Amino acid sequence: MRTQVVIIGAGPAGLLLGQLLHTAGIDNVILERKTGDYVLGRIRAGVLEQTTLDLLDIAGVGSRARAEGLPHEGIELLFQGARHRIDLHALSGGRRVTVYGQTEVTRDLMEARKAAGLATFYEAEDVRLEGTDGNSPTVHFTRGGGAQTLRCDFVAGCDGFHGVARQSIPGSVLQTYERAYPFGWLGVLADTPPVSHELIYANTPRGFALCSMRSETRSRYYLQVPVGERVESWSDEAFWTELRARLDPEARDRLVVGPSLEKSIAPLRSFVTEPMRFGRLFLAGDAAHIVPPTGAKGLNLAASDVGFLFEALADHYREHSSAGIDFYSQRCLQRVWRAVRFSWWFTSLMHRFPDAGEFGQKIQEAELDYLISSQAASTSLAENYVGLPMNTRYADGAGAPMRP
Ligand code: RFL
Ligand code: PHB
Repeated sequence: MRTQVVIIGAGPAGLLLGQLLHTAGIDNVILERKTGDYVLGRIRAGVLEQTTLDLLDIAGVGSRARAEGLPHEGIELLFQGARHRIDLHALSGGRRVTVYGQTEVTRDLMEARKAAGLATFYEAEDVRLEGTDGNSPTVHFTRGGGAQTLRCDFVAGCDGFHGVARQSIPGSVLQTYERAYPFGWLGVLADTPPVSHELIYANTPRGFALCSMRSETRSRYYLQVPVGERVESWSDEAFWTELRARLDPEARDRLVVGPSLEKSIAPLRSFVTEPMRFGRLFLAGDAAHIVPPTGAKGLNLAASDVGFLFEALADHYREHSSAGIDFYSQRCLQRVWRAVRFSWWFTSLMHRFPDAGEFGQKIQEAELDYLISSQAASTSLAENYVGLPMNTRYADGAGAPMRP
């Protein structure tokens, strides 16, 4: 079998790329290791930047996110027992974010792919790439016990942090940069009304907490827990008790608790691979980089990589131009490193580090106090949180010149 682009991974990056390519008439096949239901069962991101919504629109799947997503124009920072609002909208020249779950983004993309009759092979095992440094890559895999081969022009590695694409690139070509944090996030999803209509990011001597949501009746909460903590050690009751202890008195009183629909622990790390292209293989999303979730950037970075890759491949097929392909890695990495810096900074500011002591807590509180009282500092937070510009003609205004 032959196609133009083989996409490895049916997470949000792979599905979005497939849909964008389809709008430009570029054939693609997706190979996914898990079942569709498994992919939909992973509860992850919740905050979409405007550029991500724009890309969903271009892919023809943005209407439900626009209709049902919750527009947010501010966030609250809680420290020393009190909450302070950061007016994202006013400080970023009128931009906002949209709270709409990754699960819903994935569902919308899956349905559009199915409706368009595009090929997706779920439960594809032992994916192996060959010849990505030449002109005609091949992708081998097994499915239902039978071996299959796909020939293609390009391979997009959208297979997440543990995928096969990055591992197929010779180690001598890749440079990786990594920081593991000494804590994780314990997350709970519950059918209870959110404690506040905006997200609350809390710095406390007991550790970080985040109050988020999926809708007006479904809340998503996170607690900082030590690295290596087991989810089985946390009953629902223990979770709610600890969350209450990290909130301000008003939020504590308003908090409505209920049975958890999902409970899991995610480790926190920063990780970047350079370059993001090897011949005709491109890495996009978590396959190339990981950020701690504090800045809400992971899914948004996956979307912007895909925006750059779509532009590069569309230019290749329509205009026989290789500029987008040649500059893909460089253009992605500039935006990636900015988001890695922001996510690292916000994580460092909001979490309790094991060796920080009372001095570390005081320094964090002084920085937070500065952040809420300085227009310059809160503007910097706001413009990073709503998302830095993408510099592509597809996502940031039609017709703008391509800037490598
Ligand atoms: P994914 O979602 O991991 O999808 C990769 C897919 O590839 C498949 N795969 C393979 N398929 C075939 N062959 C192989 N050998 C394969 N190996 C893997 C996998 O099964 C999977 O289906 O990567 P993608 O598409 O790059 O998307 C990235 C996002 O999922 C991730 O960055 C975000 O979820 C991060 N994140 C957040 N991002 C935001 O922008 N805003 C947020 O508010 C936000 N909150 C979060 C988050 C991540 C979290 N966790 C659990 C790490 C909150 C949390 C708690
Ligand atoms: C979420 O709702 O899952 C969420 C929101 C904001 C973050 C991280 C996760 O920074």
